[in-house]
Order: sequence, then structure tokens, then C-alpha cells
Amino acid sequence: MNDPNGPMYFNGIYHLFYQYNPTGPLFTNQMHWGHSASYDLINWISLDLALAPTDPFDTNSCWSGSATILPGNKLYTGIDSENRQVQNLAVPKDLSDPYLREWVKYTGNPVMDLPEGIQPHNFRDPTTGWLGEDGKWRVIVGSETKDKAGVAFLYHSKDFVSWTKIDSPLYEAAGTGIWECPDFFPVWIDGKKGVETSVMNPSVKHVLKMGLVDQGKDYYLIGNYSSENENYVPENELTLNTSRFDYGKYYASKSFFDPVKERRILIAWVTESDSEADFEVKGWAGLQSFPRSLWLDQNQKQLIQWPIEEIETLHENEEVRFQDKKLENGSLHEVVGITADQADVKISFKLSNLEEAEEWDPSWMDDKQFISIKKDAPNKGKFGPFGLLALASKDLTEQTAVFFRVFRNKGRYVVVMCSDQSRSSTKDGIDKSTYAAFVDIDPEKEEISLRTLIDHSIVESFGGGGKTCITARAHPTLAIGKDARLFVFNDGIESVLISELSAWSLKKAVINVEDH
Ligand code: DQQ
Repeated sequence: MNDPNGPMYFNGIYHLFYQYNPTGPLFTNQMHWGHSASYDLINWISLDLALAPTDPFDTNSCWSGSATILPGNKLYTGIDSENRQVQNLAVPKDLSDPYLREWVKYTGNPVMDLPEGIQPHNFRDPTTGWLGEDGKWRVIVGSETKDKAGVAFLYHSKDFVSWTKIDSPLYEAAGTGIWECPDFFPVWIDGKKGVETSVMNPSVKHVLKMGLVDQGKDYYLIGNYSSENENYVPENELTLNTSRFDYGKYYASKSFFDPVKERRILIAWVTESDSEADFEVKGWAGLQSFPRSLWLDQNQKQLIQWPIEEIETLHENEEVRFQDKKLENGSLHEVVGITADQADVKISFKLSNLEEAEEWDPSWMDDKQFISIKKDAPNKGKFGPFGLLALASKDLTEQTAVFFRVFRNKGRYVVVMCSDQSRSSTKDGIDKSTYAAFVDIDPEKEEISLRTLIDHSIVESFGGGGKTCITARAHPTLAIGKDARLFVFNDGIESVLISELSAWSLKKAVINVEDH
């Protein structure tokens, strides 16, 4: 599986569609829309394929798209018999079927043709629609203009069937290449609640997210939007320093508004780190991230993401908990009493004597990839690395380290969060990149928090209360099942205090098991 498509809540049920090859674990020119439904976003029921590439307008795949509840429409990219990307419409066959199992393609497809001057392979991934103040629906579609500018073309429709392209795109940015899976949605300026996609008023800002395919990364802008004059003005520019949802493996994300708990939920495709040969052996490849709630930080400059609260229904045991544990230089402490290969861990680190921190050297940054730390940066310092060793084998041969480093920079502090996969597996042929990102907190005023969800081959980490997220894949050969362990550690010269740690074993969710 790859991209999540058309997530929505309809008539008491959450739906998730996803790019899917039903015949094997590799991406082909016959991608379908798989379909699962859930009552809690945790346990999922497998349903029949929703879309198959059967018609002239999608014979070479049903690619990504979105759902808009009118109720129950969805718009997706088809690849037609001449390999052109076109936007198609499908609607549920029977709205009284709670699972919306069958979908009927509109016979007049495609509903949007390729814009003039655009390459036929560069026009895809329509968003969920939103209603403007004039009562017309809007969607954007990702594309690329001649000079490699990434662009979100804007379309209007009165009936969701006939679409007109608006001359000026919603937004474009030179040199960024095609934008895949764009997303456009409002967030409240103040508060954690989600906002329904069509809401427009002075109390919201709008987020525009785009996937940059060359990098396989999702970036987002925060800005102000008016549907009256179709004007989107981001407050930041799209550069490689622009915020990302996640600084690890996390792509083609899609959000939706959940009216039940009034929240916006984000789900993304997480790729494998092993090889195609491994996919064949496993019989599968690709997974969906754990759903996250998403809202605007108080500073209005970045989004906060946090695992949805339903994860707590998987907590198996009384939490393992300790407080005020000092980790001296070189400390390694095992967290026992939980299943370390399936766990939810929360830690809060308190630092003192911060004035001792060493100066941050900007040359440690890798210029190719924003805030990836260069290999020649010192790997030990005054403050850090300290954090977690997840999916670790007993002798630590295997370990996925999620940790922090703290530096001084012009009278302020710089907190860097890393997920280091270099020792995540004894196997060769695996992507063992290290990811790094800044966490926008002041460690003098607040503790440094980490929440990590571990599930066999995925480690999803949330630093600073969800200000910085890093998702990593690990393919251990030793740290499996009961042989997997979890440690807290401190390799920095200065000691750090764990003011609180809570950890839970996670039960296995029921996912796509037939006859649930
Ligand atoms: N993958 C899809 C495209 C999308 C890309 C095809 C992103 O629609 O642009 O599966 O992963």
C-alpha cells in the first residue's frame, strides 16, 4: 500500500481508502483503491476494493484523491488509456449501506482535463472540496509548470460535476517540482479543536500542504485565505527550511475533519526501509502512520501533532512509571514490565546547569537535507545524546535511538531531536538514515518531553509535546518479540533528570482481518 486516500467520517463510521496493489507488494501500473472502515480509528475492517482501473479514463491506475461529503462523493486521479492523468468522480452506489462498499464511477469522467501547457503525467491528487462564500465548491490539484514550479491549480464547481479552472493557481513555488497530494484546510488560531474544511472566518488560518516528490517529503505553509478573491497568502515561504509534518519517513499525508470529536486527523504513508526483494519475502510493503490530531501552536507558526487519544484503548497493563530518576553520564536503564516491541512511552527530561551547554555550530547541518546532522558533528556533548533506545537487542547490537542534544546559540538554546537508525538492524541493504530536527522549546523554561509509539518495525516519536515529529522504520533481526528491549540512556557529560516516565504495552489492534 501507499498513499492514504479519501479519509472521512460518514454515518457513524470512519473510512480510509488507500493506494493498493491487490496482486503483490510492488507498485505497478494497476493501482486500486483499497478500503477499510473503523469505529474507533484503531481497529479496521477490510472491505472490498473501492476502485479498480477498469475504465478508459483510469485503465492504467486509480491514483490518489480525496473524499468530499455532499454526502459521499470522491474525486481521484485516473490514468487514462493514453497514460494521461485526469480527475475522475465516483459516488457510493448505496448510501444506505453503512460501509459504503460499492462505488460507482461517473460515466462522464474525467471531470477535469489537463490544463493547457501541463505535461500529462503531472496533474494529480485532488483535495477534499471546500465551499466558498459564493456557494461554489473548490478543490486544488497538484501539478508542475514548465519551469519546474510546483503548483496547486484551483477549480470551482456549482455541482461537484462540472469544474472550471481558475486562472491563478491557489499557490505556486518556483523550483520545487510537482506537488503531490496537496491538502488545504483551516485551523483555529486559538485552540486544539479541528475545523470543518469549509469554515472561513477571521478566527482561522489556512494550511497548505504539498508533497515534494524528489525528496519524498511533505511540507506545509500557514497563511490567510479568502475565497472571495481567491487569495492565499502564506506567512512563510516554501523553502527547504519550511516546516514539515514529520522529519522522518512520512509522505502523501492526508487530513480530514472528524465531527465526532471535533478534531482534524492526519494520516500518512510510511515507506519501508528494506528492499524490494524483502517486500517479496514479506508479501507486503508500506503502511499507514498512526492517526494524529493536529492543531495550530500558540505561536501560530507551526502545527502540533499528537497521537489520537484512542490509542489508550490499546494500553494493556497498568503503566510502568517512575519519577525523578537521575541519569548520569553513561547511564543505561532498562524499562522493564512492558512488551518492548509494541509500546507507548512518555518521558519528560529536566535539565539544569544549561549554561554549560556547548555552542551550536551551523556547519553541522547537512546542506542537502534540512537539519540532518552531518556525520562529522560530535556525537557526544555536554547535554546529550539522551533519550530512548527502542527495539534494542539485549547486547544493544541492534537499537533505534531517539534522543535529544541541547546547544547554546547566541544566548538562546537549540534543542535538536534525532532518530538514529544506523544500528537498527544487523541486516545489510537497509536504509539506515539518521533524521534530525529542531524542537522549538526553551529548555530553561520547560522540560523536554518525548512520546514514542513502537510497533515492531515502526517508531513514531513526538518531541516537545508534538512540536517535532520523527517517524522511523527499523527492521531488526534480533530485537524481535520477547527479545526486544527498551532503555533510557544518557551519553552526555552532564546528567539529566527524568522527572517522569510512563510506559505501556500495547495490545495488537485488529487490522483488516476478514470476518471481524
Ligand atoms: N502516489 C500516487 C500519486 C501520488 C503519489 C500514486 C504520491 O497519485 O502523487 O499512487 O505517493
